[in-house]
This record gives sequence, structure tokens and C-alpha cells, in this order.
Amino acid sequence: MTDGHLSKPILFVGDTHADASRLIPRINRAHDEGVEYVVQVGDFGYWPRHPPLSGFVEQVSRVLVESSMTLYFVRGNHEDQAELARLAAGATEPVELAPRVCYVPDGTGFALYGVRLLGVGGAPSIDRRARTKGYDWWPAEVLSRRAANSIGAVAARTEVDVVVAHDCPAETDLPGLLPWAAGERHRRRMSRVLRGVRPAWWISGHYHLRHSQVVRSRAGEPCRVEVLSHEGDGPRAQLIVEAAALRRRGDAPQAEPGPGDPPAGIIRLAR
Ligand SMILES: [Mn+2]
Repeated sequence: MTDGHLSKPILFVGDTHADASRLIPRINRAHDEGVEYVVQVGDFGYWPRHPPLSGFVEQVSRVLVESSMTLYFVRGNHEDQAELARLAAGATEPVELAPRVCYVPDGTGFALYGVRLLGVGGAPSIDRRARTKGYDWWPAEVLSRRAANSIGAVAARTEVDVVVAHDCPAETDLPGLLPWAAGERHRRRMSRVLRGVRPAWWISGHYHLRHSQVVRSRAGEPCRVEVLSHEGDGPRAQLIVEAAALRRRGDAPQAEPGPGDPPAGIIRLAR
């Protein structure tokens, strides 16, 4: 890896929910800023069997191909879980579902400019009673406790800089969160992953709000949690970070920045 790669920016995007009309301009703006890789944190909107949503992936793919960019996404709770599980069966690396659109199965690692990222999908749907099992809702939307433990155990033997997840760990003090047992249980599973993986960054979505916080694992190591908002929320739906700032080694974040005081290496694009 050359030093030039370390200054390369990577775009992280919150829940897109198959909204091509907002995601495509965002990708185009990022391309103008030199971004080559887009990492989406789940609730991407992968619904290949649900027209008209089924055209979303192909629309995004065409733009990525034209710009020579690549998008990676983890699964949220609002995706076609059955199709994703079928297409990713046995995969040990990201799966290209359409040209330059790659699905990152739970516990799968990938590297961008030497930054090591690990995908951890899943979350519980608070609206599941309004959904139909096997059509637009599946019990496997959550990350199982067993999967959380096994991701933590495997990743503990490797170095991971960034966890890309849909949900965030229980240590995150999300504002305005209503008490909900299933949600709390799932965030505790994310905490198991956090303790096992010990990433420097945890970048996630799901709550349709923007929140930044440095949390500490039991060993006291800091992890910068960046919860991204949804695609309709303008700049709060994205984070652009230079590769060097994402590397685990080097200066790990030590303190939470104050309001209007972004950590070094972060560039926020105008809307
Ligand atoms: Mn979600």
C-alpha cells in the first residue's frame, strides 16, 4: 500500500431503503470528491423479488460501473433475507450480486486501501407485526447469539479496523430510544461482537438518526461508534473518512469531539 492510498476517502452511507433517487446523486457527488468505494450499513433495499423495488440494485449498479466505483453492503432487517442467505450460502468473502454491488455476509471481512473491514448484519424490525413472514419479514433478520459469539471468537484472531454493522452495541447512548426488549437484546449481541473483535471504528445505521460516540470495551479500548441516518436525511446519512483515519494501528480515537469538531480525517460533503 502506498501513502497515496492512505489519503483516499471512503464513503459510508446509512439506510437507503431502495431510494435510488437520493443514493445515485450521493454516489455521483462522492465520485467528484475522489471516492472509489461506498460502504452501505444495511437496509440497502435488496428486494429482487418485489417489483418495483427490484430495479434498485441494477440502477445503482449502472452508475457504479460508469464511475468505476464499487459498493459494499451488509444486510439490514429490511431486505429479502431468504434471497441473501441463498446467494451467500458458503461464501467466505463478499458476493457480487450485480456488477460492482457486493453483499458482505455476516462475519465476512474485506479490505479497502489496507483498511480491514468486517460485516455484521441484522437487526429486529419494530414494525414486524405489519409484515408477512416469508414475504417481507423473516425471523433470521436478527444476528443470532451463536453467530455473535462465533464472529467475536474468529475475529479475535485477526485485526479488524472497522466493523460495518446495521445495529450498534449496547454501550451506545442513542438519544430518544424507546425501551424495547428485542432491540436491547440485539444491541447486547452487538456488544459481544465489539468485545471479541475490538475494532477502532463501528459504523452502523438502522435508527434513522445520526449519533457519534466513543465507547470503551471491557478492556478499556476505545471504539468510535458512528450511527448514520437514513437516505432522506441529507449529510446526516453519510460519513466520508480517509483510509488512514480508519486504520486500527496509529492514533486510535482517545476523546469524543465536541459539536462542530469533527475528528481528523473526516470530510463531510455538502448536501
Ligand atoms: Mn433497520
